[in-house]
Amino acid sequence: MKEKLEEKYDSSAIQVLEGLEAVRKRPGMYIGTTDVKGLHHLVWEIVDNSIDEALAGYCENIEIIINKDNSVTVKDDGRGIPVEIHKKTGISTVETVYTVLHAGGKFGGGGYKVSGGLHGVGASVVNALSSWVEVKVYKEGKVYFVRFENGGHTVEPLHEIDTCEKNRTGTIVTFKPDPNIFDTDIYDYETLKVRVRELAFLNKGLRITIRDDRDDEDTTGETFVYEGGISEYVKFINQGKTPIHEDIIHLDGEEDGVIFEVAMQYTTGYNENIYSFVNNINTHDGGTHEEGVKRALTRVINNYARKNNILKEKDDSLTGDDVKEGLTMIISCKHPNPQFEGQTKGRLGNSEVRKLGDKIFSKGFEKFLLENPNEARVIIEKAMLACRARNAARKAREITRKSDLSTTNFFGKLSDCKSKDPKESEIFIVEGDSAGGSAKKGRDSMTQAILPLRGKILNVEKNRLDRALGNEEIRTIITAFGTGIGDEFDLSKLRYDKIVIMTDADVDGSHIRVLLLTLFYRFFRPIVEAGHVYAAQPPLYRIMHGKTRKYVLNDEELDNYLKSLPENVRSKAEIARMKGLGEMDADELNETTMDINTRTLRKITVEDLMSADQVFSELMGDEVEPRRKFIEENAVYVENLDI
Ligand code: 1YM
Repeated sequence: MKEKLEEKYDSSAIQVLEGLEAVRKRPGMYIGTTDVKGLHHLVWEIVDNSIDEALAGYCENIEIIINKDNSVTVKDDGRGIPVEIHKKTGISTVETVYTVLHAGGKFGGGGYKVSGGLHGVGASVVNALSSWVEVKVYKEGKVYFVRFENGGHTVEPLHEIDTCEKNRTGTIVTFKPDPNIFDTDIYDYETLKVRVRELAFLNKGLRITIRDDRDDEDTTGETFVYEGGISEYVKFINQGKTPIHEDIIHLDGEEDGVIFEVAMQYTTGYNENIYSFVNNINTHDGGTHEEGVKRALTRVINNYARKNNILKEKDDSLTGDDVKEGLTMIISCKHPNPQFEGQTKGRLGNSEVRKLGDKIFSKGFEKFLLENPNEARVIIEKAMLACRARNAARKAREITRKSDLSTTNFFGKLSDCKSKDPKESEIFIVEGDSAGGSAKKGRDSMTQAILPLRGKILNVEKNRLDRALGNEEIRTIITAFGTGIGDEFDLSKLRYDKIVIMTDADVDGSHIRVLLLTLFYRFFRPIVEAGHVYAAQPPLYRIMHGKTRKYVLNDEELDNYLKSLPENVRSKAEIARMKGLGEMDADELNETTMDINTRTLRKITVEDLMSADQVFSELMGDEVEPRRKFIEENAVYVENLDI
């Protein structure tokens, strides 16, 4: 009998390792990538278990620590992972959760599992991809400990190591990502912090602390806790914007085990900022929850506006676009069985949620409008203005459509490349005519187009689409890209694979760069998301010694290069600070900034759309102080600030 049991355990232990071995063989299948994004993913897999525990109502505090050795510790004060022997595996439940693929979610009853992609298999995946993992569980006055090494091999099975206060409960997990799996082992504190803050917004009252012990062990870290939940999120996003009504509208409801929550506020801006989440996961491609709310928003506003004679009989009904102008909205849905769809699983597919979201939203929003007639009027008048502007924009767009590439005026500006194959074509947007001239001479005219900007482009954050379309520089850019704009935007028509912003490393240059990025972010976001936008990196110094000419991008590179030279060469090296694009001759510009073999380009990514949006509205919006502060903090090359 005893023998038989042991045999059973042995075979399950083998199965266990086979499971984890599969994860090590194809990590991409479980965590997407093995770059820095995948590295961060490991943290979220562990944190997700703590958040599940919080959603179940047992955990109030979570702490994340990046340790000196780049291992990460996650602590929570939940019930602690169960320690008793698990019936199926014959080993402790903790060990089972960490070594059996697909174990995670199977044990707990009900609850909202947040790990959208992995459905609770996270802990074992983290174990499989770590050099070592240690788990401590505090429960019933005892402290339990288990350690795994080398991708999930148990080296110290669960045992008691200490006693603790009777009422102390919780789980502490420390793991060290396996350098054989990941391209990098360096965590980015900012990236982790942004998501931690988001998780705190999305789970009201949950306190999450994050601390970086790598440089200094005495830091206290940063703690995020929001009693107002997603309302505070809206307030946070609207910093630097001007709201048109004071209170943030907050609606919620629950039906059939689905919790639905919306927070919203209109600002004087012209863009919509609607972000939706399901079980704390950003549904960036929307889905049924978002559709339900948007549908209800348009209907409720139109009904109210007609009933109260704000919208007259002769007036057109307001469209979805009209009622979304200047709207900041967070939709958060907690669903026991979410179906994520689409290539990146960024869309909620559960069809019943459309109706449910519509119902809960319209009930709450109708009530708000009835109880707050002044706010209701302000919101509706704003949407009516948007409606008028939309009609004007349509006319303006017709004009843009006519100014196609055959217009002589346009040809005067753009020096297009000969190739018509977008895959090999690039466009350099260059500040000023003189730099444009050198760029034209220095380019490879087969594949490189040059578009010199004469004036500053219009700030699209402060202007509606119709005004933006009236701006000649912007019209030229739209025409050159070929994609169209607004409803007509079509990424597949983009005429260039790379759009390179080439501006000087001074205040004017950064201003133009930010204006261009704002334009891209607002009107051409898919181009940025698809990774087509780059910033050229013109060198800051030229070093000459003997016949050698070397360019470097910054002070650090200069130091390193000089250090690499023998003393007798270094002492004779001539170092020149490069003044700007306009002062480089065509050859120099080609060699340092344009030639695909020697240049450095920096890809512009929209890593975190929301924080990028915030930077943009702070920078480009009405408030001067954050803009001044940003330029001051970021214009690192500038010696004399004159703003
Ligand atoms: C730092 C990581 O994993 N916390 C955590 C995990 C669990 C529980 C509590 C828990 C869940 C349940 C019951 C339940 C997990 N338990 C399991 C399983 N923090 C961290 N805190 N009791 C405790 O879901 O019913 C998986 S995760 F499966 F064993 F129940």
